[in-house]
Amino acid sequence: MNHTFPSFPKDCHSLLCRYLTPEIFDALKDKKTSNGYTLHQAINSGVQNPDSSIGVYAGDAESYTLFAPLFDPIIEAYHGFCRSDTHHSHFNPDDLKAPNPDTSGDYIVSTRIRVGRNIADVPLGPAISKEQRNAVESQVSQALESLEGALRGTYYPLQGMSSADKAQLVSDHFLFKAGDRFLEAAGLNRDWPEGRGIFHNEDKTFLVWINEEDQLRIISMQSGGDIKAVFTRLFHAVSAIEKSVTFSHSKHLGYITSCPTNLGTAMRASVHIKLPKLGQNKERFEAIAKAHHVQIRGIHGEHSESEGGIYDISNRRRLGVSEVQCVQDMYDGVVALIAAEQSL
Ligand code: ADP
Ligand code: DAR
Repeated sequence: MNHTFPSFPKDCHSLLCRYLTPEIFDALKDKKTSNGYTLHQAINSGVQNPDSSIGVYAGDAESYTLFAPLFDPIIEAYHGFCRSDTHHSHFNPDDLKAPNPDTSGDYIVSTRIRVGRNIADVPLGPAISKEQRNAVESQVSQALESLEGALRGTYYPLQGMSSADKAQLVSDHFLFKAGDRFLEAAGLNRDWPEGRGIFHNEDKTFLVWINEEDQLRIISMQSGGDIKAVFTRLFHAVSAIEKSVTFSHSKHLGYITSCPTNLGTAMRASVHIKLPKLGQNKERFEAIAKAHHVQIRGIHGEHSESEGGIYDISNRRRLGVSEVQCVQDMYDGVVALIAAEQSL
C-alpha cells in the first residue's frame, strides 16, 4: 500500500493535484472497495502522468461513493454538478432541433455520436479481472450478434486480427488506438488485446467497441452532417442492446464510467469539420467553442492534432444534461463555427 502523499510538479494542472489534499489522502489511503480497488489505483494515472487534465479513474461504481471526498470536487469542477444534483436522461431524437447545417457538404466531413456503457455489478476496466473481462466480451458480443435489420453485424476480436486490418480500421476512425499512457497507468490496458474487439454492421455506421476504456462504446457514425440521422440510429441501437444487457447506472451520476468526465450520458457527439480560417484565429475559435460548451480535438481522437484544417468538434457537457442537450450543444456550436468561418 502506498502511504506517502504523491509529489506533483509545480506546473501540474490536473484536477487530481488541485483537489487531493493531504487530509483527503490520509482519510482515504487505507480504504478499499469490495473489489479491492484502492485510492492508490484510482490516482495512479494522474500521478504517473502529471500532464493529465483529470488524473483519476474509478475501478467500480462503489469508487464514486467510497472515494467521494476526492471524486465529488473533481466531478463538480468538470461538470458543474454538485453532490445533491440528480442526472436525468432524455434520449428522444424527435426533440432534437437539428436540420443538416451543411447540406452543400462544404464543411462537415463526418458525424459520430457515441455513448460509454458498463455492465451492472461488474468491476470497471481498472479493477476488472481477466476472467471477468472475457465474460463481458462473450456476453456483449453474443447480444450484439443477435441484432436484426440495419443493426445486424459481426464481432471481430482484436486478438488474432492482423496488424494491417487493425491499422486500417484505426486510420479510418473506426477502431480505438492501442491504450495510451493514461489508460496504461489506470490499469485499463492489462492483458491487451485479450477480451477486446469491435462489432460493426456492413456499412460501419453502427459500431461497438468492447473493453476499451469502458466495457462498451456504442457508436453511430456516417459521412456528412445529418446529425439527426446519426442520433436516431444511436437511439435505436442503445434501446436494442439494453433489452438484453443491464447497464451500470445511478440516480445521481447517470451511466457509470471509468473516467469521471464521461459520467451521466457518457455521450460525445462530434463532427469532423473543415475550419481552416478559424484554425488561424485560435482566440476566436476557442471563444466560440467555450460559449457553446464544445471541445476542440484533433482528428485522430483525444490528444491528437488537427490535419488539413479539419477539427473534431464535440459537446463538452455530459453529466447534468440530457442526451438531446448534448447533441444540441454540439449542433448549436457547429452552426456558430460555420457562420464564423464564413465571415472570415
Ligand atoms: P471517444 O470519442 O470514443 O471518446 P476519441 O476522441 O479518441 O474517443 O475518438 C475515437 C475515434 O473516433 C478516433 O479515431 C477519432 O478519429 C474518431 N472520431 C471521432 N469523431 C469522429 C467524427 N465526427 N467522424 C469520424 N471519426 C471520428
Ligand atoms: N487522459 C486522462 C483522461 C481525460 C478524459 N479523457 C478520457 N477519459 N478518455 C486525463 O486525465 O487527462
